[in-house]
Amino acid sequence: MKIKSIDAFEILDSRGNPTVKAELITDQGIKAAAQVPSGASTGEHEALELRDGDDERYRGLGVMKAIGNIQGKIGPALIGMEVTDQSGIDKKMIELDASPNKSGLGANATLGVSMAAVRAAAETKKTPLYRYVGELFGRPAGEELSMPELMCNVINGGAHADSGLDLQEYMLVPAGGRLVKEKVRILAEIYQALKDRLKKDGQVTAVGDEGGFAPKLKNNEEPLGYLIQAIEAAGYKPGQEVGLALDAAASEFFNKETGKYELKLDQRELDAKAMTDYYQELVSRYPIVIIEDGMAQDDTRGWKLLNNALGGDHGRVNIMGDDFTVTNKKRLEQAVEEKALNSVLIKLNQIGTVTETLECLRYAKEKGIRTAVSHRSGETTDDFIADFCAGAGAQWLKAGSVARGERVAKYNRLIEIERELEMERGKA
Ligand code: 2PG
Ligand code: MG
Repeated sequence: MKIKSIDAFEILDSRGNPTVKAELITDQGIKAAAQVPSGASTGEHEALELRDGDDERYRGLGVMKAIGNIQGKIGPALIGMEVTDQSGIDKKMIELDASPNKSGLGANATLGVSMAAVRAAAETKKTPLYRYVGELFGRPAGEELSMPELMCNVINGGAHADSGLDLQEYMLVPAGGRLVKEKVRILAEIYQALKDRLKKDGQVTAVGDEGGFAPKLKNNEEPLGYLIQAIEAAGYKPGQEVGLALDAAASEFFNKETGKYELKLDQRELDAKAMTDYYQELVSRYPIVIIEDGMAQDDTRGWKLLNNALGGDHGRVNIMGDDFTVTNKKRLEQAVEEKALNSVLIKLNQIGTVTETLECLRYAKEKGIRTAVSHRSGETTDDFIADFCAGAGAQWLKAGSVARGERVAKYNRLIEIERELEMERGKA
């Protein structure tokens, strides 16, 4: 069960930009592939996504250098290794890269190979991908898998749409206690109700990068009112049955020079304290359960203020790091020590290997920090994160809207996993 060959080629992502597809074949002829996603509002401390910078191709966004690194460097180093030795495979790539941020090989090169290896190993062991991920995570054998909750982005702003909204994502979070397939149905019903409502108000209902609507509204609070209306119009109770979540992606509107958060649509410039008050006010009026990247990536003081006001151990709101923590265990450790958050978003391509991502998840679990496994705004139809999320037992899957193929691929796979588990239970 050794790695026989590794290859890669350029494909397109959901924004029409090139990305890496990696392919791995074992000596028993098992072939597995993985496609790499790409962010738009990327954190400054993320692992490096290697782009060619050759203006003659794809406006400089080609990924032939990353592919060259897979073919010329990673492949030769990994061929002959046991495909089930995931930590060994990832360690080899980290050594070969020899940089603190994957700038040697490109995180898009290492991640493609890392995920393809996981898939090939699961197939070799004839075990579902989510089970194998659970094994890699260190779940006790036979432990029951529980399905994650869902974070579904239905109104897009920030770097993901030209709606003019400063806050990047307005999400629906169905309450626990229902099957994933029921939650997906509820989300789809609310999504359609939201569309009706926006149309009625003369808004365009074209969608942004993550499949959410991108209406031109008066201020950053208005979308929340629309979500409440849509939840009710679909026949559900806001708060009790469906909560709300925000991804402010605040680094995108933070002015480093002035130290102020610039909410252009509201014509307001707020320091961290005033920004905290702003969130506090929103939380008092709407059933918000998660605020992701409420503060900028290096504004630790702001994060502490916010976590202290709304999060902490007992707070109602999950104060969730994304650009702040970038799936980097060291950055998460610092944030936890500083009591700057109580939950964390996990994205494989922020760090560049499956093993390091699992380390970060394990650390979070140890410390009682809740976790969400997330897609990127530039996605492919690869549904790896659904298995990854269920296997590692994260609390939420964040996968964008319930429309567009690259988004629904993840929800549909989760429904499939749930069904498989239900059938297993039925058999037992
Ligand atoms: C985020 C992500 C996904 P991007 O900020 O959480 O929604 O966006 O991939 O553009 O960083
Ligand atoms: Mg985010």
